[in-house]
Amino acid sequence: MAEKGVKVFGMWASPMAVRVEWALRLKGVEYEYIDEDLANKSEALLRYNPVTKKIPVLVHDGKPIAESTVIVEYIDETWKDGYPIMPADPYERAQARFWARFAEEKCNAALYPIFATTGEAQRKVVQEAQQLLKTLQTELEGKKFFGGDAVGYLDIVVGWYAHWLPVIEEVSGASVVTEEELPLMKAWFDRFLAVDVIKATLPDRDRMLALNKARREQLLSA
Ligand SMILES: N[C@@H](CCC(=O)N[C@@H](CS)C(=O)NCC(=O)O)C(=O)O
Repeated sequence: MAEKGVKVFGMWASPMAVRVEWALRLKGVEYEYIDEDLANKSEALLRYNPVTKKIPVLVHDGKPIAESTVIVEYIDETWKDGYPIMPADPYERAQARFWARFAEEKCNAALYPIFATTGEAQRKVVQEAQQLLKTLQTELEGKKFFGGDAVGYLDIVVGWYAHWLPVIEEVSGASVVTEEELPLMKAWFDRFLAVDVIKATLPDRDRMLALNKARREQLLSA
């Protein structure tokens, strides 16, 4: 008999895997969570995602799907009568996908180097990241969430900023999302993290601090 149910292969500190858990929880879908050791990936993960070998992977009734944003869209389409993640209007849906890609390709790429730099080099990358986040922030004008009155697709895609960025800031000594530079984004951090489903699925901050301190030391000494 074919395997039934929903499984998520993730890693506790992964900002990409948490998107999948948020989407499933918003829909009220029960799932089994499997925490991977990324330095020693399980045979099951390699079998389900032989192409990129990355987490997250969603396995639904035995069928695997990789890539977090693809998975979130799959969840929305599969449990379509539940909580709406994508906007109902095709134009709004296209906009949400556009901004999600902007965040993935531009903002994330600008944020990662902050972690691996110091001094003047870091100040420069922080400024570049802030410019991109200011552009993204325009999508919050006049709204509570990127999705409007409630958490939607873009909130799920960029939601990791709210919990992960303050940890990166603390570890690297940089200030990125400040009241002065990015007031709408900062207020959205607080609103997003106050949503029950979101706050119920966040990695422990102290554990993240320890992991990221070790990673930064490794990067700076390389
Ligand atoms: N674009 C992918 C990125 C996934 C990704 O980078 N996953 C990382 C953890 S956050 C991973 O599996 N790293 C292990 C590896 O690259 O071998 C997605 O959104 O799902």
